[in-house]
Amino acid sequence: MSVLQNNKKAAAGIGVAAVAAAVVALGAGTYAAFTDTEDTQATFAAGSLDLEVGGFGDAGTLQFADLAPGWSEEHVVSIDNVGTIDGVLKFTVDVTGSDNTCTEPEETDGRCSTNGDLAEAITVSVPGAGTYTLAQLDDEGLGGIPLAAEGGAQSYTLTFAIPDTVGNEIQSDSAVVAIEAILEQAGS
Ligand SMILES: [Ca+2]
Ligand SMILES: [Ca+2]
Repeated sequence: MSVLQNNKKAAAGIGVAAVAAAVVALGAGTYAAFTDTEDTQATFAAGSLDLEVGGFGDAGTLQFADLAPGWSEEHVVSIDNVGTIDGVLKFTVDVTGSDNTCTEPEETDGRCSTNGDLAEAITVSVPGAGTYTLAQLDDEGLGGIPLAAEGGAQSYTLTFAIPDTVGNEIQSDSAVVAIEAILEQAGS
């Protein structure tokens, strides 16, 4: 065998080795064992906070007329958080009083003020919260009443009264009370 022939064999041998390496490299991806894949997902949805207040009639207004010392009246209101998140209820109260006409007995007593005297005379008792005059609640309101979600309607019996210690100063006077019920997310 000539030197030239030996070189040709050596060259061919290198080529075979290179092809074999390439086959091993291509086959590496086909040797996996059992596998399994499960797809999952996460969804995010905000809950709701939805207050319903009942007991104020179709017009949303309670009206009391011809009141006098010694008067009292109970009124049931219902409060319901029909949402899905627990809330805390508070009320803001804005009272507007008027003396209207100045009757002779009021004039005699010197009680004909612009805003009248009825807001100081009428008391409202709220179960669990106490008894206040309308004037005390004005601009202060009540708060901190827990109201769980989907707990059903809660009934509260409010008692309005004018003590018989009140006198002529309230004659013909009036008071309009604007109440706003606010439900806030608990713990916020
Ligand atoms: Ca008056
Ligand atoms: Ca008055």
